[in-house]
Amino acid sequence: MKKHIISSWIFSGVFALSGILFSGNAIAEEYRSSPWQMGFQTPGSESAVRIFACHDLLLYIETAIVVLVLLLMVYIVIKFNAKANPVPSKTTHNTMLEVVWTAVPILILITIAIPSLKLLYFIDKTEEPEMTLKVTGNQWYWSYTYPDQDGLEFDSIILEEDELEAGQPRLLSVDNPVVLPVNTNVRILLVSNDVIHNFAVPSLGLKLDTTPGRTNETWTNIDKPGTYYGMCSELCGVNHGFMPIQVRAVSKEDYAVWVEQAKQEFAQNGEPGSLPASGTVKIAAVISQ
Ligand SMILES: [Cu+2]
Repeated sequence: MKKHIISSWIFSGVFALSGILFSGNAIAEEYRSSPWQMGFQTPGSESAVRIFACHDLLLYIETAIVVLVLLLMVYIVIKFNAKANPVPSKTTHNTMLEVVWTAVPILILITIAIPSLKLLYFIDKTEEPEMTLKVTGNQWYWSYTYPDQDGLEFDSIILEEDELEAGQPRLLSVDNPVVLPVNTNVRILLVSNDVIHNFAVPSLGLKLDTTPGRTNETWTNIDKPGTYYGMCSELCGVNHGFMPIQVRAVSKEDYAVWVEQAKQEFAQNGEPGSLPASGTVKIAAVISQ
C-alpha cells in the first residue's frame, strides 16, 4: 500500500474513482478484487504488505534490465549494421567487459535474494502464536477448527445465488465465515480430507496447499476488522471454483463473544469432522447445477 508502482497508482486510482462514482456505496471493509482492478488488493496484514513490496522491487529491477537490453540492441542495430559499419571489428575478447557482465548479474541476484529470503522466513511461521486455526480442505468446502476453543469446528459452504443477501459477492460468500481476531498472531495449520486444495486469501498474503497426509503451517496477523475474501487455488475437482474463503476479522472483544455463540451454534454438529446434514444437502445442490 505504501510503496506501489506508479502504473499501479494511476490504474488503481482511476478504477477506484470509477468504482466510487458508479457503485455509490463504499466497500471499505471488503478486501477483494474489484472489476478492472490492475494492481494488488489492499493488503490486510504485514505479510501482504511485504509481499507486495517485494513484487514492486522486482518490477523496478526487471524494468531496468528490459530497458537496458532494449537500448543496447537499438544501439547495435543502428551503429553496427552493414551499411553504417561495412568493415566489422575482429575483436573477440574484452576482459574488462566480461568481468563486468558477469559481476553485475551476480550483484543483481544477491540484491534480489537477500530480501526474498528474509520475506520467505517472515511469512513462513510465527514464533509467538496467540491462537491456532486449523483449516481442512474438502471436496468442495472448507472446515475450520479452533483447537484452543474446545475443538470448536464448523463447515463453510458457498452460498448459492438465491441465498445471497444484498451486498454479498457472488461465488465468494459462504454460510459460515471463519472468524478471527485482529492484531493477533494466528497460527494456521492446513490439512486436507481428500485431494490437494489451496487456501488462498490474497489481501492477507496467504496461499498454501492443503495436502492429504501432511500438515502445512503458515500464519497471519490481520491489521483491521473487515471481510477478507479468497478461494481455493488448486484445481481440486468439478466444484473447485465453488469453495470460496470468507474471513471475518473482528476486534478481540467481538471475537470472544463470537466464540461463545459459535460453541452453542455448532454444538449440534456432532462428532468432530462429521459433515452436518445441511452441508450434505447444499453440496448435492451445488454439484447438480
Ligand atoms: Cu479445492
